Amino acid sequence: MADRNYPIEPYRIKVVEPIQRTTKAERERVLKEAGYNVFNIAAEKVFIDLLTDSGTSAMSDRQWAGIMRGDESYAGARSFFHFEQAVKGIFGYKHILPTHQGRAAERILFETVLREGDKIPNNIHFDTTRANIEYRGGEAVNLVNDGAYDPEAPGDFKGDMDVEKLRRFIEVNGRERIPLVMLTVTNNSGGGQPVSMANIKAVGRICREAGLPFFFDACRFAENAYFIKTREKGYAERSIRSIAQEMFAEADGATMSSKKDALVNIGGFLALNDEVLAEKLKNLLIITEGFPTYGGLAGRDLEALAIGIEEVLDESYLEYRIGQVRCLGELLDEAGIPIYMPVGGHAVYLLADRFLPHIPRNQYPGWALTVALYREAGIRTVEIGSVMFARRNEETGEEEFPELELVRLAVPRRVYSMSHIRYVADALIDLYQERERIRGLKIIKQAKHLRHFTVRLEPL
Ligand code: PM9
Repeated sequence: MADRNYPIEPYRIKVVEPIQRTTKAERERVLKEAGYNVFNIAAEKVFIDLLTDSGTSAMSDRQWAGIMRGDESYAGARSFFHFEQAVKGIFGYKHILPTHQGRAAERILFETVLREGDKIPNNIHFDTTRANIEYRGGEAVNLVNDGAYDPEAPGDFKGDMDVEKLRRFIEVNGRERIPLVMLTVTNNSGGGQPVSMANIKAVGRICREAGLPFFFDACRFAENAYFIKTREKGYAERSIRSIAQEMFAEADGATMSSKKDALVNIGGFLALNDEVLAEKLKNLLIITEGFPTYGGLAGRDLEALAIGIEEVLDESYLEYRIGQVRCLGELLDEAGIPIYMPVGGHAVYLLADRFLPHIPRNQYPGWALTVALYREAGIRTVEIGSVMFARRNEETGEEEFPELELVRLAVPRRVYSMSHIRYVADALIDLYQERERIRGLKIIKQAKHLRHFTVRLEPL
C-alpha cells in the first residue's frame, strides 16, 4: 500500500458540496422505508454515490463562467454556434443537432430510420438504445466478441465487435432489414470495455461494402480514445483529439449523451453527414425537442457542453480519470474480491455471485450486495443482474437469469478524491471478510417492465 502510485488529481478544489455520514441505525431505517431498493433512497442519505457516472460530473470554473455567458436567444444563439464548432472539431460530421440527453437522440434517430421488424446490430446495446429500438418494433442484436461475457478473459479491447458475426448477420438478414450498424464506445453494458481502432476500421469497411450507415453510440468516446492511445500499437504519440477524429471518420454519424464525456449535467446530440436524413431528423427535433439551434437545452447548457467536450480531451484529465477507476479495481483485486477484468473506463464491476456464493440467484445476490454496501458504509451502487435482467419463462413461470450477476461501481467524473476511493475499497474489503452474514432478499412488489427502478423487497 505504502509504495502504491496513486493517481493525483490534476485540479484543485474551488467549490465544495458537503456530504453527510449517517449512522448504521439510520441507514437501516432508510433501507426499510425504501423497500430495500437503493433507487428509492434520497441522495442526501448517501455518503458516496456510485449509482452512475451520467450527469454527475463536476463542471470546471471555465464551464461555470460559460454558464453566465450562455445566449438564451430562441433562434441562432451564439452558444449554439460555439457548441456546433466544438463538436464538429472533434466528430467532423456536417450536421449537429442538440437534444436534451442521449436517449432523445436515439429516439429521434430510430423513429426516422426504423420500420417494424428491422434489426440493429451493436457490440452491446445500452438499455435505452435497446428500449428505443424495441419500442419501434425493431430488434436490438448484440454481436460483441465472446470474450466480453467472460469476466476473466484477458484482452485490451473486450468491447470489440465480432466482425465475422457482423458479416454473417448482414448476409443472412440482408441490408434492406438493417437500417444502420452501431458501435458503443466504451461498451457500458459489457464492463465498460474499449473498442480498438482496428475493430472500428473493420466495422467501417464492412458497412461501406454493404452500403450500410454506421453510427457510434459515442457517450464515452474520449475514454475509448485514451485506451487506444495507451494500448494500441502506433497511437502512443497521437493526441486524444486526433484519435477521436480518426475513430469518427470511419462512421457516418453518432448519438451522444453529453452527460458522460462532455462533462455536463444534462445534454446530448445527434451528429451525421447525410443531408437528407439530417433534414428529416431536424423536422422531428422541432416537433419534440425544440428549434434546431437549441434542441431541448438552454443556451447556457450548450455553452457548458462546448467547453466540457474540449476539456475531456485533456490527457492529464484522462490519465487521472482512467487511473482512479483502475486504482479502485486494483485495491479490490489485490484483496481477492472478484471483479470483471480488466477494469473498464468508467466503472468497476463486482462479480456478485462469486462475492456471495451462498446466495442463490433467485435470492438476488447482486441486489443483496447493493443493500449490504449501503447499510455498512452509506455507498450507493447499482445491481446489473437478476433483478434488472431476469426474464420470466412463459411456460414454466420460472425466472431465467442473465449470464453475469454484476454490481457496478460507476465513478462520477472529477467528483470524488482518492480518499473517497480508498474508503470505498476499504468498505468493500471489510464487507468481504463478513460476506457470509449477508442474506438474500425476496421481492414483494414489482412492475412488469424495468422493475429495478421501483421494486420493493424484504430480507430473508
Ligand atoms: N447511461 C448509465 O448509468 C444513464 C442511466 S440510464 C438508466 O450508464 C449509453 C452507452 C449509456 C447511456 C446512459 C445512454 C443514454 C446511451 N448509451 O442517459 O439518455 O451509457 O443521456 O443516455 C447511463 P442518457
